[in-house]
Amino acid sequence: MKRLIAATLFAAPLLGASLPALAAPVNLVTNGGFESTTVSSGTWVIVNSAAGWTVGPQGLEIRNNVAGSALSGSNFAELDTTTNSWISQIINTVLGTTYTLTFNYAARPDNQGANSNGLNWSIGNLSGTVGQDTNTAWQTFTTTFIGTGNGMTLRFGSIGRSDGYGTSLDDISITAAGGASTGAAAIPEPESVALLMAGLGAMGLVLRRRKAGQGKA
Ligand SMILES: [Ca+2]
Ligand SMILES: [Ca+2]
Repeated sequence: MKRLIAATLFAAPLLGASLPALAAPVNLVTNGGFESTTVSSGTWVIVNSAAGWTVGPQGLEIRNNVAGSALSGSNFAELDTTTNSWISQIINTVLGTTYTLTFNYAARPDNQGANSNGLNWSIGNLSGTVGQDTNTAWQTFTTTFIGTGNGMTLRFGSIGRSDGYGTSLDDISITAAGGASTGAAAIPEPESVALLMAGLGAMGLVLRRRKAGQGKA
């Protein structure tokens, strides 16, 4: 019985942790809204690190209600800090699963023209450019890609003239496609599945042993 309790305790947190994924699609991008950095309203900072992101040597500019305003939350980002820069992070994917990448971009109100603006984006081998215009309204870009089963690099870089005035970026997300409309589970991390299966297997093993023990008694 002690072993059964131990096995249950082992499995329960894993079951609990996986259940919320059934209700809503999980954003696999960490800090996709740039809210993890504290920035006073009306000010901006250039940082060399930010939660979830690898930051290029030219830094990451995070603004709070200056030269535009966030699409959501308080903060948004710009990658032409003092010169063109980039950010990236590794997204763990499941082989064959379709994912949706979404992000939002806008020219700053005091932009220096279309030739100064723009972002390139990439996820794995898929890439493109946006924002080589002077549209100061937030625009949403969405695409889908197929998971390779490995970590895939999500990257954004500033393009256009390198002059300290670049395209704003906010609300970056990657979700397993279909998760929102069908209520199907977002795909758990492979490690979580393995642990969960190990936990359930341990429970089953204990139960079988108990049943076998009862038969002998
Ligand atoms: Ca934000
Ligand atoms: Ca620029």
